[in-house]
Amino acid sequence: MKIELYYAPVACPLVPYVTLTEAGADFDVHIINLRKQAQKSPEYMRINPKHKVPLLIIDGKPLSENIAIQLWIARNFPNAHLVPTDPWLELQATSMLSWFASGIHPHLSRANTPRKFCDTDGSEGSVMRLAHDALIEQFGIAETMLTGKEFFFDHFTTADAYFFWCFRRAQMLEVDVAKFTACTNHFETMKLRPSVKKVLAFEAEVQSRLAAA
Ligand SMILES: N[C@@H](CCC(=O)N[C@@H](CS)C(=O)NCC(=O)O)C(=O)O
Repeated sequence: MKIELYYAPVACPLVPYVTLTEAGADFDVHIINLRKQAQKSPEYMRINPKHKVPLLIIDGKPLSENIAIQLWIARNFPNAHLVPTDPWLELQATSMLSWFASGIHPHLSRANTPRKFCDTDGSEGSVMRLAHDALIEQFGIAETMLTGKEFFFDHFTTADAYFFWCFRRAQMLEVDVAKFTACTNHFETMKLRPSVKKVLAFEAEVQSRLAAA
């Protein structure tokens, strides 16, 4: 089986990069330079008209959307136990992925590029402030879930990979998340995983490559 991941540094393809690595999958990476709007090139728009990363190509067939990609990886590499085996807990893991994709990620996008969400002059600051407020509320919920726990479930799952990216991105965007100690502990624990070390080293290498180009 040939697996290709369309990836951009700092962005959310970090999540499938981590889970594919945790799964022990062999995969090729194609770099999309979001700063140069490569996601809107005719070649990329042909395979993903939504002009988003991540995109997974499995034996030539494209699969978009992080949740679907995570579930595909979990199903196709069952030995990696990337979701809980209990059916109810498996649904809870899907619920978490959905929350990150629809309840957290959009606020990170607003905090990152407020001008994309309201073009009224002078609105940038308030779009960003509202995004920060919403993120603080959401991370407060995650804080309760993670208190006294290493992972969201009793072992590492795709939910941990996705949340790691959300929390990292929030830190990078200077959302005031330092007070969330359980989330911070989760973040530090995740940074020790070989899969996360690998993606962060890869990200640094790609960033210097893109900066030199
Ligand atoms: N709903 C998509 C969202 C992915 C997404 O927002 N990706 C961002 C990077 S984190 C992107 O590709 N942005 C480029 C663009 O919007 O043109 C998913 O869950 O996979």
